[in-house]
Amino acid sequence: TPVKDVFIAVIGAGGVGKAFLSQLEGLSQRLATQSSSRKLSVILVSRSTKTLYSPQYSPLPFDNLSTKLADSTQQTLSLTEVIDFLAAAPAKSILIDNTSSQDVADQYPQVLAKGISIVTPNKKAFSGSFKLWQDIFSSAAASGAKVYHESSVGAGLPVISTLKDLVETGDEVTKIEGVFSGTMSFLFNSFAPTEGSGGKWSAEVTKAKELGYTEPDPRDDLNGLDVARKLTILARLAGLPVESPTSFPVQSLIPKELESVASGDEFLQKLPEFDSQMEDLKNAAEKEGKVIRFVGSIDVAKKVVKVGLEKFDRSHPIAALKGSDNIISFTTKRYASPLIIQGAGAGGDVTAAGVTGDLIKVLERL
Ligand code: NHO
Repeated sequence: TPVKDVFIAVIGAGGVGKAFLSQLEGLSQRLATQSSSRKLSVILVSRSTKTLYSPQYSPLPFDNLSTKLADSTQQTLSLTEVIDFLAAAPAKSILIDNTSSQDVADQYPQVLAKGISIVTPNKKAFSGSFKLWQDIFSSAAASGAKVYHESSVGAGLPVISTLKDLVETGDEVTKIEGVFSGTMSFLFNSFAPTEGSGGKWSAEVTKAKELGYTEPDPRDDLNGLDVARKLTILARLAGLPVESPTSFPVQSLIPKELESVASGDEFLQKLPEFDSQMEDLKNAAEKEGKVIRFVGSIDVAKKVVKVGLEKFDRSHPIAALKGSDNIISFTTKRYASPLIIQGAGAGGDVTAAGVTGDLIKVLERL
């Protein structure tokens, strides 16, 4: 069989993007040694202020792409120019979006309409307005382009593919619940461990930040929005037309008084004044022999989505998580005893592995 060339452009070269670029080198070698009917050609790599590309569509060598990008002196292309460049490629093409940009996400319907497939860990497109969600999938259906976003929930864990398979094989998903944030998982596993007493809340938040587990401003993790975005995506896949990640109750762990302080550092500095709030919640749970965890849940039949603190028995799988692991449980007609997925839910390598896995699926299906 003749070998089909597939062109790819990779935008975003941060923690996930760099890990992806190094996985890509291995993938291209495996495709070559397995005499695959697909040949991958990278024709563009970019980050906010840099572009490295091949104007004549001759493939860029796979090695050291992120270093070569950093050293590139080529003129930076705008997003529109990148899309036009891919659309004019002499074979099928895939856009890998490793940014967290809303501007890029907003362009997905146009990208797909041009027959360009999309693979991404970026949550913004799938957790924005319901209209954007509908436009993305109707655009893809019309052009035949593919769109895969496994790493938008639970990093590389097979959460989205599992949910899609449940729905498409005719199972009825009744409930989805779990811990969807690596940061929140780490914080509560250390603040309210199942054994021992744990540290002060503010001290644990500071430690998580120092270890690089939080966003630069920890309030971006503590406001619950990241978890709400992931729940929005899963609820929509389960068939609920959720309007946006702010259209259901989301508990923020930011004390009211600290919502408007200017910087993340000032927030951390003042957080100890509010430690008693979290301590009271922890103690109340302890009196019942339980621990508190920050969870999300979707009751599909009742159409109820919510994000916030809940109490769990110490022996519950959600209470017993370790490190920054995620856990996602699906209760369905077939799985009355839930199907559970658990493991590392954050980090460059695992998130990139979800992206690489999706790329392999798209290559097989193009
Ligand atoms: P970075 O390190 O900020 O990198 C972003 C890159 O995009 C930079 O190179 C920047 O220059 C580039 N960029 C931005 N706008 C651009 C534009 N318009 N054109 C070209 N380039 C542009 O971000 P990450 O960490 O590498 O993340 C990349 C994507 O993966 C984001 O959408 C992020 O949400 C997603 N993602 C990351 C993780 C993770 O662990 N790092 C996870 C999932 C998805 O499961 C993980 C997770 O949710 C972690 C979460 N904090 C948790 O659970 O606690």
